[in-house]
Amino acid sequence: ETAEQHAHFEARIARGEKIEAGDWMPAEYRRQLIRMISQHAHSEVVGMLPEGEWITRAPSLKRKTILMAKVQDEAGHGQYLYHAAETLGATREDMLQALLSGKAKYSSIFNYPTHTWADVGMIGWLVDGAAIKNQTMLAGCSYGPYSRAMVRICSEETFHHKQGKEMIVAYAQGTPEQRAMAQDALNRWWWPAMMMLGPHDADSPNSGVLTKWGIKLKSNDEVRQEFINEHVPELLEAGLTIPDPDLHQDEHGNWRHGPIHWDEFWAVIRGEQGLNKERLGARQHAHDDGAWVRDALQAYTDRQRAVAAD
Ligand code: BYC
Repeated sequence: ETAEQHAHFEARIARGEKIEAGDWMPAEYRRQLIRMISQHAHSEVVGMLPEGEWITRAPSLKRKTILMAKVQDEAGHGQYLYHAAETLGATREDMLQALLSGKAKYSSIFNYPTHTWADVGMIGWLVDGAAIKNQTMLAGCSYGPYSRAMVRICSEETFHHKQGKEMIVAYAQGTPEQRAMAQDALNRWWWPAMMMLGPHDADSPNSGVLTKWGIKLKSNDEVRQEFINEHVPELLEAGLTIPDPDLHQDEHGNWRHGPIHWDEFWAVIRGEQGLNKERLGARQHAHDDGAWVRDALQAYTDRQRAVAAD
């Protein structure tokens, strides 16, 4: 890497140009993007599990159809993102191996269990709501393939968010049992959704370089503030109680939250708390189950090559 290459790259970033696959980039820019995009892809795929468990237990045909479409969308998001990481030279095998061996991270939020049907609605409203805030920001990021994947993903996430909100608003206005189920889901998902957007800015080691190179256009705390400002009034309007006694609006109209339990966040990420073993076990099982598809693809490729060589 020469000083001239670096200067040219920094100038492109400063001009707001998109960096494309095959363009020269610093090794650290490439490494950071592969880290983030592959973690993001793993989150989409592992994220199919908590809601997927409820497909056979959906309360109506309409809800079942919506949930099937949503879970299928998450698989598609995983595909776009693995492809985006591949444009940087990462291989699918290496990325999957890193996930299955526990080396790669995926979002902390998916290590929480789904206890009732209302959890499906609450994931749509809060988790997809938080994801949209983060991903709308990433749609403006400096790496072209990642930013374009985000545009498509965000429009699909918007549907996920709306179906979750519609479901929870309906239950919050329903029978006492339905109201209690919606409140219980909010009690369990509120704090994990807050944590999902990452540690406070002062404890976010990657933010400096990501911001410098236009990958992150907003900090973790800024995105979290946007998420709270949008969701608090709507949850309150639905008649629900947010499980944070310190929550209040400041003089600028921003909703301020109480302390976040970061010990829980790190324990969940390390797999010491929550369903990390179960989630990776389910992924390993799916991977083993799909071995015949990979073998068949390989056999087909080998045969095509042999035919071409003749
Ligand atoms: N969970 O320096 P920081 C979805 C790690 S799925 C686990 O702030 P950064 C959906 C972080 O990786 C959408 N780990 O990191 C799917 C770093 O560790 P390493 C998921 C976390 O990258 C199905 C360390 O903590 N969205 O919507 O600057 C159904 C220090 O953090 C988490 C994405 O993946 C976490 N929550 O910022 C429904 C978005 N937070 O790697 C819905 C893409 C932090 O140095 N990712 N860590 O060992 C990002 O935007 C950024 O990576 C983050 C973190 C904002 C998450």
